[in-house]
Amino acid sequence: MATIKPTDGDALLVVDVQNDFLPGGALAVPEGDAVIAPLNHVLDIFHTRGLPIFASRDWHPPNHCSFREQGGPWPPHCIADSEGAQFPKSLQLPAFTAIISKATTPEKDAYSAFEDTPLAMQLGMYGVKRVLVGGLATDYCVLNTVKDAVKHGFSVVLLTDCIRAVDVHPGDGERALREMRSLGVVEAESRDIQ
Ligand code: VGL
Ligand code: ZN
Repeated sequence: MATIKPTDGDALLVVDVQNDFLPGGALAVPEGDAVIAPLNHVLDIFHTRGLPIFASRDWHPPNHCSFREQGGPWPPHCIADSEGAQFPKSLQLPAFTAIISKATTPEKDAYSAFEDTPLAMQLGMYGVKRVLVGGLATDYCVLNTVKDAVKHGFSVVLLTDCIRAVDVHPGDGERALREMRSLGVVEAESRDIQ
């Protein structure tokens, strides 16, 4: 993989790196914490260059429809303002990070950071053409966010060491990767970002 040097027109999008998706969390993604160190490297580059950084977060009400008590598939997770919904302290998000809260109403789930959020508009305001994407989980919010980014006309660089899958069904993460590849997404490792 060739080196990528982020510059004007690039944005970093960190998807749902929240305590509940890390080991010990309510909906732990296996090895979810492994994305933090490589993301910090890319965060440092964007921060140093003054390039836009976005962090999405799952931000559910306590009676959210995706929770089992309401007939949904998931244990309660990322309840707005709870400790589980916070970004881990070890994730070095600069103060000016634009935070995108999603799936905030009881009756609707949203796996994409573009769904019912101002993300596309804000990227447009910054003149963003290409987004570098990492976070959790590969087979849910990363996949759906990347698909929507492509639909909105953005080029996408997927940071392959900055993502991990839930793999509810074994192979879900691999299938998600293949689907993203089929959309023309470029893959890079964090160390390729310089
Ligand atoms: C997610 C399952 C439920 C995600 C969010 O961020 O990938 N997965 N809610
Ligand atoms: Zn959720």
